[in-house]
Amino acid sequence: MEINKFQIIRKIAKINLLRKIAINYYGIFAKSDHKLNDKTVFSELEIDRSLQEINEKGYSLGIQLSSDLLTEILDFCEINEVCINRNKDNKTLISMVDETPPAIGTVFSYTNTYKNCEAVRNIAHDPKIYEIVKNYLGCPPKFVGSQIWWSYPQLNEKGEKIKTHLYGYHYDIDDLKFLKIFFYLNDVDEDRGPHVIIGNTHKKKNYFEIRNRRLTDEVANDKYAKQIKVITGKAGSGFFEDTFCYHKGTHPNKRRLLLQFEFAINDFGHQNDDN
Ligand SMILES: O=C(O)CCC(=O)C(=O)O
Repeated sequence: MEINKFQIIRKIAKINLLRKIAINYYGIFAKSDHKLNDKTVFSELEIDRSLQEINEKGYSLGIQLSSDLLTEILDFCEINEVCINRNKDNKTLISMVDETPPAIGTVFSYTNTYKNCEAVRNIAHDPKIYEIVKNYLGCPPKFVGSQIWWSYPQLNEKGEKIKTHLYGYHYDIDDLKFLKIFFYLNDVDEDRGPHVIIGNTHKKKNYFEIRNRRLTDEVANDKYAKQIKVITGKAGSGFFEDTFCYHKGTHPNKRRLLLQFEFAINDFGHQNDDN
């Protein structure tokens, strides 16, 4: 039942007028039982500026984790195993200091980040984040999940980077409208797989964009050069993004650790890491 609704919504989302109508329709009935903390953990975060930027460009930089929250999340990662390739029966511990990649696998993600890490829960229930998301989506948002994962270079036997969809430009269709919040958990420079956004591709899709949910770097550079924003930042720095924008994680030379939250109008149960 939910799967059918999801498939229909994925089709509607690419057709601008239908998407607008459906957002308004679902917005009228949207309910959220998401509880909020009394105090924000983002004292510096400016709600109006963030909202204006997300509306205009599809993203907003400048949200920052406190060092206490960052430490708490890194402590969680230090003692918990990751799933290898999202297989909950195949887990391994990843060292926070030794950068050697696990012997097998390409995707390394933690489970139960929301359930088992209080710092993650505090961010998910932050009143300032909620206010921004609610205003952006235009209705009471549902919290649909948090995820933490490592990105490693994908190499062939000769030690050369291979071509992989993992690190290619694409846009998400997780719902009619949704918003993600990302935080780097280690310092991310050009070498560590910075996230890249093609700004201002979040509002509507033209015929080319409807046909091409994925783009090569060449096409992206050719068509959208002026809109490309590479986001580097220190551990703890974060950004809001409507990932209906084209975006990608750059293929890293060295590993990167990322935390992500997602809010949406509907929750199809696909974005959480519950075990
Ligand atoms: O790893 C990244 O920076 C990209 C993540 C991504 O594609 C997504 O969350 O939709």
